Amino acid sequence: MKKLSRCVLGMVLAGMSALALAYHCPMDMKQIDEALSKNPSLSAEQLAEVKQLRAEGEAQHKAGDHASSVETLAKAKQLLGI
Ligand SMILES: [Cu+2]
Repeated sequence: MKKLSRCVLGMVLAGMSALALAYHCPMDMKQIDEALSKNPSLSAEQLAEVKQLRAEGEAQHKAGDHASSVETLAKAKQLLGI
């Protein structure tokens, strides 16, 4: 029983990591949009940077460059503290 559940868990994790990258960007963008809609306490400069990174990440995602997109969006999330 224990063995089986570990096997199922392994399969779930393997499936998730394969899908994670392609789904990661829209998830990150959503989180960034949500954070932005809550009036984050950032300077105008930081806010502009977040928006720029958000746009850049979306462009990279649309171009199929999900790895770069996740990286770019991570920087925006870091600025937002999420
Ligand atoms: Cu993507």
